[in-house]
Amino acid sequence: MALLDILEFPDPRLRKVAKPVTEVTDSTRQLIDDMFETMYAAPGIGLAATQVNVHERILVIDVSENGDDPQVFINPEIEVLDPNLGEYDEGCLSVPGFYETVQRPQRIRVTSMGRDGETTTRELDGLLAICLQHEIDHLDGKLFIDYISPLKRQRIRKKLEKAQRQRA
Ligand code: GNR
Ligand code: NI
Repeated sequence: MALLDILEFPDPRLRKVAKPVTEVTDSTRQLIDDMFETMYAAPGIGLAATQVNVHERILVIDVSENGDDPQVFINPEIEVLDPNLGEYDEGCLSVPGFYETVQRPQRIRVTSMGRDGETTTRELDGLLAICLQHEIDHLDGKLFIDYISPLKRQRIRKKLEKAQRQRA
């Protein structure tokens, strides 16, 4: 197991579009294990491979209270079941310290593979549906701050750039 480095906005690598996984192998499962370790350590409720600079369509999520419900989504595809939007104050490990209200569809159906390559389809709502959409955005090179005003996004960019300079 290994802790992976998480890319931070405005790193241009967060804008890459991840490629579908063609075969789930032992090295895929090694990456998934490292992603869970990194997500739980952060701590966070989800992590996309893009955030650890791997540009493949792999997500890990655990929205349970006790952190005992790890869920893997490989090549996730979603359909919106209820176009009514819900609001949630979102945060992101790649935009540390900032929270903004984002609107997303509340009920979705997702088809994806699990860690053994098996395909399943599930209907999701609540925080899991929100988190899954946030993570799929990462695979498409999108961040939750893309939904807010350019002025607010620019302010966040400046603050994070300054924090990153001070760390370097
Ligand atoms: O840990 C996280 N919390 C969170 C809260 C509201 C909406 C989405 C998230 S995902 C985030 C971890 C992360 O950045 N995943 O990409
Ligand atoms: Ni995120």
